[in-house]
Amino acid sequence: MVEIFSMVVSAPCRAVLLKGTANALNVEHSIKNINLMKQEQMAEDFVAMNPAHVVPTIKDGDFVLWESRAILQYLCNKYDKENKFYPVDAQARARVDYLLNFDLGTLYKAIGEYVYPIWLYKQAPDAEKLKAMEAKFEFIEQHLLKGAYLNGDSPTIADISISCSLYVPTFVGFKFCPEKYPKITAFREKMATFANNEELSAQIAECMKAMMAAEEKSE
Ligand SMILES: N[C@@H](CCC(=O)N[C@@H](CS)C(=O)NCC(=O)O)C(=O)O
Repeated sequence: MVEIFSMVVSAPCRAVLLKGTANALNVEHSIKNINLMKQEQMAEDFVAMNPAHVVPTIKDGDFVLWESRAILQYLCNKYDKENKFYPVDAQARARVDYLLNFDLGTLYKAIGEYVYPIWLYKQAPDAEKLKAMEAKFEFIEQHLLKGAYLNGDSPTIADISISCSLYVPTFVGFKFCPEKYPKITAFREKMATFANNEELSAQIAECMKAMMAAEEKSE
């Protein structure tokens, strides 16, 4: 039984919930919601398990892991017997790993630097940080999205992780203009309906759709 400690509003948590896993991979699991607003991640038992006190965290037997992308890779390695979301071919897997690293170190970093000061600390938008973030979007548009998904015609954990990152700018009213970002727009729409028939994926897809609807409403 894999325990997933999570808060659904968090982008890396959504990546883990959306699929790297559990229902999609038929992993027996339970979800424990950790309310960051109430500082539940600082509870003694949680910090004892994960001294970095972040979500998502998973516990698989005695094995504890955090960092969403590592969790996605672990769950695929251990439970994705059909290798649906994490290809085994060395070069195909290297490309997924590249995309996960690009997300963590470049894309999500630039998004966080622009969004979090505004969203969490109510600071004024920073034009330079906006420019830096948009440069990453232009890079994805021009160089990464060659097929329907980032790695071709079927989704991988890199699509999951990057699509979750791409929701974050919308928290502060950023809009992906379809004329400027036609491929990203199509990709985001595809990922918003990405779900299998399982309850968890459906819940997350609902959450993502609601976020997109809220985005449209504010236009
Ligand atoms: N790089 C990490 C980020 C994890 C992270 O910073 N999680 C935030 C929520 S989005 C958190 O739990 N913050 C609580 C804290 O730092 O105490 C990942 O992808 O899992």
